[in-house]
Amino acid sequence: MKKIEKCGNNFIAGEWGHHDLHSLANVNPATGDVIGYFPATTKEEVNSAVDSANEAFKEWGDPSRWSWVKRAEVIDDLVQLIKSEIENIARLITLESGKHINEAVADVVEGIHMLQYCASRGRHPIGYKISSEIPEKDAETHLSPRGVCTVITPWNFPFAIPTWLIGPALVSGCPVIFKPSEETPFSGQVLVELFDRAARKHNVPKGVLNLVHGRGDVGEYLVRHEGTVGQLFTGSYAVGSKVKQIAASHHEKFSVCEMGGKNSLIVLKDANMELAVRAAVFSAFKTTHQRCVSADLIIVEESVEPEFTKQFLEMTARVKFGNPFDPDVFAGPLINERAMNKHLSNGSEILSEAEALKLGYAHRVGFFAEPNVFRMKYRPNTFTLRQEFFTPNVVIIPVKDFEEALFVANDTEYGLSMALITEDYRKMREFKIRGKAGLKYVNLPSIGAEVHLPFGGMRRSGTGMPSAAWLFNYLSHESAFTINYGTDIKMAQGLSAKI
Ligand code: UN1
Repeated sequence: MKKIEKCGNNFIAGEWGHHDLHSLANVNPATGDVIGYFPATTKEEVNSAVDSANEAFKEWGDPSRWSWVKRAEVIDDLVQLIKSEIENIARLITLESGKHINEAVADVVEGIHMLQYCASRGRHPIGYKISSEIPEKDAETHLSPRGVCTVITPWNFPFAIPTWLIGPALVSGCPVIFKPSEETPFSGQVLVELFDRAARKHNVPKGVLNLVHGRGDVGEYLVRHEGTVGQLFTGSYAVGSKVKQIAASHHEKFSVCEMGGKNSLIVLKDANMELAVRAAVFSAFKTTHQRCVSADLIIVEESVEPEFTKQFLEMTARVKFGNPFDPDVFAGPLINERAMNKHLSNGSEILSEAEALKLGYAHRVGFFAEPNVFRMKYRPNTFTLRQEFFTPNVVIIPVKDFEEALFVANDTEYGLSMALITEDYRKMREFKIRGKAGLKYVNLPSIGAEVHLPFGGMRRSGTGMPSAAWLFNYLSHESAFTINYGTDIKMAQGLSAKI
């Protein structure tokens, strides 16, 4: 009998539940072992979480009771608690997501960075003073928190992404109902457990942060709930577009969604070849290609494509996929059977359009996948160019020049991440201006964003409202506040004030 690592519980209105019923199993993708069980939250429990968040909002969102500085101080304490638990949290992340231990540590560190940023925002200016046409008038903007937010997060960054959404919401004064992915419930729960410890010290109202476990039905019920306003979501396009539709049909709801990507790395003929190959391997295979910023396409100027491809295949052959706790391993398994099936079916679809340079999936064991590498000339509207892969399939596309490379990279309905490898500073600028993506990198992989930058995609990749640090821009209603200190009424635009 394997050791049960953790017991999953909801956290509603400041109380931890004790769930023995409605239990879902949390499975380690590297071994198939059950790590523990967690509840499938009922509608009644979700209702209680929403009610408690709205009750908490009356206090937490009231600037006379909780200033930005005070709210941020709770987050600062949370950061200290997380720092003392990095190894334990990382271990749990690796156990439940299969992510390599080095990446799991980076996931926690990214969460720390995000929460440090959020804590610092408490002492930033809030709003603007704005000059008026009428000298006796003062104008300013005033920020009010928008209200209760749902936070629905994916399994590939089970600790960092929740902090991207929960941190800004809480510091802005918006209570949260958090539903972590059913694949990684415990990493999310640990964040809430540590928040609970920090919150008790500061007498934070109960219900400011609620945790409800479960599958997509729980998330959908939350998003549709009349008691939730902000829908903060990171995950697939299929789910995110549904969240957007639900929010759009309601007078008050808004959604900030981060969705998929169809990302490219471009290698030009003047590129530093060693850097290009390493950047490509990182972009294609880190996290077993399970980042929304992983590169599906490597677009290479044809004069250097044979040399690039040779070196890329050599380096790919050296990259080890295996036990995520082994320090010599580069990346762990895929998350589950569905991902493995997608890997296989995407691989065979691509194979019908492209030439196979390496077919790794023949060597699969459990959810461990070796990468597939293909080569294809650009052809519009192909599966290869349209479908987001999300498993280690990668396609090299030779092109005649930079213009064609940029055209191919932009020829997608997504727009999350893009990278260019070149020494040509003019092309760097062209890429910055004309690349259609929310994250653009030069002489770097397409992965590895820092949280104090905007993280968000164009087109199908997002709502155009980036998350991480930039989420602060969407969580407050910014109202105009104007005072007349004169004794007469004088109107702007030369409007007569005569009656
Ligand atoms: C994701 O791919 O889902 O930019 C998030 C990166 C990480 C975040 C990725 N900081 O690679």
